[in-house]
This record gives sequence, structure tokens and C-alpha cells, in this order.
Amino acid sequence: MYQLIIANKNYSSWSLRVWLLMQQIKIPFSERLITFEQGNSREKFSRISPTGLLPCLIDEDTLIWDSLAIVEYLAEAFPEIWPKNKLVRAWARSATCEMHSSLQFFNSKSLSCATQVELKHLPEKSREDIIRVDRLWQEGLKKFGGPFLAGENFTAVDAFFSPVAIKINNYNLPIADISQHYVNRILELPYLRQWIKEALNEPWRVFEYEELEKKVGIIIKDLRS
Ligand SMILES: N[C@@H](CCC(=O)N[C@@H](CS)C(=O)NCC(=O)O)C(=O)O
Repeated sequence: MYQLIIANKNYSSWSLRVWLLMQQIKIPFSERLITFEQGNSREKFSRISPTGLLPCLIDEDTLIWDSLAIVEYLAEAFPEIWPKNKLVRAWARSATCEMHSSLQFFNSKSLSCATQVELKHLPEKSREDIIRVDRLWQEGLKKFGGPFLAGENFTAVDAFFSPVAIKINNYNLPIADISQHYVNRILELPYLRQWIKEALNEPWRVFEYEELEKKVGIIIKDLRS
């Protein structure tokens, strides 16, 4: 059985992406959570991961690191991770890679499942990222007919945007209605709800990450308290 090594559910958006995909596709796995350290976790994570970053997947003697590499490794055994149709698959891969390589506002360390933030100081680049995600989602949902980004089934592209749905919700970001319905759909997935519930029950806090949220806004609600 696969072992997925993740970091704190409250903060680790890259762990969520792989974890949610494996749950949705019904890939059996055990999970092992290694907690972040205040300041820097790389030394601790380096005992497992060659980059000092999580998640990692262990399959018998093989270690796979980096979320996108894990997805591609699993897709060889579970092709339903990607859409069946070649052209839809190409779109889903492009959007997934865009999430993985850019969209910095949704890629940075300032995701906490627990905190609702009222935005105050949003840099222009972050504004552009929000508009881009909204456009991308509208394109996928209209082109492939929903309810998921690449059509009928939940695939890797939905998993990669799942922390974005959490952030849009927690920051109350303005997006088109069709995108907002998609956010609601993702947040209603029982496995996503399970992740958030477990995240809110975690006893560990990484103050450095929570400080990052205070740079862009005011924390108006902490769902843990
Ligand atoms: N490109 C990597 C990014 C992984 C990543 O940034 N992981 C974060 C947790 S979500 C981490 O391990 N951070 C440790 C640190 O920065 O100290 C991937 O896609 O897996």
C-alpha cells in the first residue's frame, strides 16, 4: 500500500492536493503527518524528502517527491486521475501545471484553513492571480460542461485547485457566479470537509504563516476558537 507523507492539514496546501486526489480516486493509502517547525521545517522534512518539502509518496522502495510528480506516478496505475479525452486532458494538464508553477497568491504559505480574512492590502500581482483563476475556471466549466473543471469527473486539476477554493472562501474573494458555485461544490466534498475538520482540530500553530495573512488583511474569524 502507498504511504503519503504530509505536513499539517491546516497549512499544507500541497499535501491537501495529493491527499484529496487519492481519496477521490479511491486509491488505498496510509498517511503519515510530520509537523512544521516554527521558522524552518526543511531540516526536519529533509530526513524524508530530498527537497525538504512535503508531500512525498512512498511505494515500497520508491520515494516520489513533489506533488505533480506524485500525481503523474499514480496516474500510470490510475489513469482516471486525468480526463479520458486527449484534448480535455491537455487542458487539465495545462491548468494543473499553471497552478503548480505560478499563481503565486494561491501558491504561497499564507493558507490557513482556520482563518477568515478581510483583505486590506492586495498587491496588483495577487489581484491578477485571482482574475486569472476565475477566468480559467469559467473556461473549463463552460467548455466541458461541469460539474468539475474538466467535465463530469473529479480529476487532478480539481485537486490542484482545491486549496484555492478554500482561500477564495476564507478571504471572501469576488469571483463570477459560475466559479462561486464551483467553490461551493468543492467545499461540500465529504473528503474536503474531513480534511478541514481535521485541520481545525490540530493543536499546532505556525505563527510565521499566520503573520503572512496579517500582511494582506485582518483576521476576522478563527474557526479554531
Ligand atoms: N513544489 C512542491 C512544493 C511543496 C511545498 O512547498 N511544501 C510545503 C508544505 S505545503 C513545505 O514542505 N514547506 C516546508 C518549508 O517551507 O519549510 C510540491 O509541489 O510538492
